This record gives sequence, C-alpha cells and structure tokens, in this order.
Amino acid sequence: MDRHIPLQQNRTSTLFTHRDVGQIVKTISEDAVFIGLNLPAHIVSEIDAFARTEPLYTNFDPDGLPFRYSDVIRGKAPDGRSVPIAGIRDPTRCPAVQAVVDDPVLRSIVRTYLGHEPREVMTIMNWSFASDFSEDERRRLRHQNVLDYHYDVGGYNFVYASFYITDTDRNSGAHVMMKRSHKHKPLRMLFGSASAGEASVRKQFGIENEIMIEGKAGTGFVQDTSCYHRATPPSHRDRLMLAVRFIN
Ligand SMILES: O=C(O)CCC(=O)C(=O)O
Repeated sequence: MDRHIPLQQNRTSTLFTHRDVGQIVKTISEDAVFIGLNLPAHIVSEIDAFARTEPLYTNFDPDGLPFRYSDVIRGKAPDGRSVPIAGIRDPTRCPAVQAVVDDPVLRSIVRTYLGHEPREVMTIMNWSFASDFSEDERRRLRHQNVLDYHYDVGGYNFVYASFYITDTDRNSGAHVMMKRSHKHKPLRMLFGSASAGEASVRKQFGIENEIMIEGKAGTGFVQDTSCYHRATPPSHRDRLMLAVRFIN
C-alpha cells in the first residue's frame, strides 16, 4: 500500500475517454457511484504484467514469506498458507499505476466531489484468488470484513476509484453495492456498526438499488464509499483490482 500526500499534478493528458467531470460528479452525488471511467488497454496490460511478477503479501500475515501470483493455486500459497487476498507493496512503482493515480480527469472528479484536494491518497493493488474457503475460514483470515456489507465512516476512505485489471463477473469477485445508500441512513445504521446484514440493507434501501459491477479488464468506477458496499468471493477466476483511495 502506498500513502502519499503530495499530488503530482504535472500530467496534462488524461487516460480516460470519458471526461465530463460535471456529469460524473453529479452521478456520484446522486447514486454514490459512477461506472465507466475505463482504462485503455495498454495501461491494463502494463499493470497486469507488473502484478504477475511482483512479490505478494497476505493482509493477515504481512511479514510472512512473499510469493508470486503463479505460485498460488486456489488460494493456497506454496507453503500451504491460505490466501484469499494478497497485495503488492508500493504499486505506484509501476509507471502505469502512477499515471492512473495522477490522472488529471480523475483528480478533477475527486477535487470537485470533495470540494478540496484530498488529504491523503492510498493506492492498493490486490489479487483475490478463486477458492473454496468456508465463511468461517474467511473470517479467520480477515477476508469476511469486506464480504459483508459495510460503509466507510465519513472523513475516512471517502472516494475510491477502482479498476478491474482482469475480466470480472459474478464468478470472479464482482463488487456489489447499494446505490444511493450514501445518503439517508437511518440513525440506527449511523450509530451502530458500519457493517450490516444483507437483509437489513436491502430492506432499508430496496433490492432494486443493489448492483453488481461486472466488466471487462479496464472497467473503472468511482464511488463514495460511505455507501453500503461489499466484495464477493471469487469462485472460478482470480480478480486483480487497483483501488485508489482519496481520503477526505
Ligand atoms: O474488493 C472489493 O470489491 C471491495 C473492497 C471493500 O469493500 C473495501 O475495501 O472496503
């Protein structure tokens, strides 16, 4: 994970074909997400190649032995450890990742939505491995935290830009969220835990607002993560996702 405050705003050309910042910000304000800030193929290939050769670390055992993507078989590292998710350290060492983080259109969306520059930017790149872990095992491995509906508390992790680097669908870890749930949370949801059961989130916000974001490699979405959202466990194919967190 990278944390950096200085914004390298010296890039003038954007990677994105979708450039209507006003419309994107309006959509995030209304729905909590804009889907379709997609990366060009050459950037996706560069990031994908980087992520297949870098050492990986599990989030529950960050000081443990690193391993490579090709060593993992159905969520098992070569030394037998279970690894539902593994991350790459300092992903902005990859120039294509840095170009995404610094992209002027992305920065303009974030600045307009927040009303100021973000105080901190964190870049995270994780592989989620297709596997058959039970819910209990995922809980033990701290994967369940993101598989249950949760929202990020105001002032922290406020806007995420997420990009699928591999084709992602319901069998490969598609992201699920409840549109419009960034607003109008009832008091019991605000003062209770930031996580909630699927049934209560559906009852509160309506199942018609629940979306699963599936898309080809390169699909990008920008989200106000004070909405209810969750990961799904990949069953058939591994997922690689780049997430840039702009912290209020
Ligand atoms: O990986 C995902 O799809 C969701 C991650 C998430 O919910 C989080 O980081 O808070």
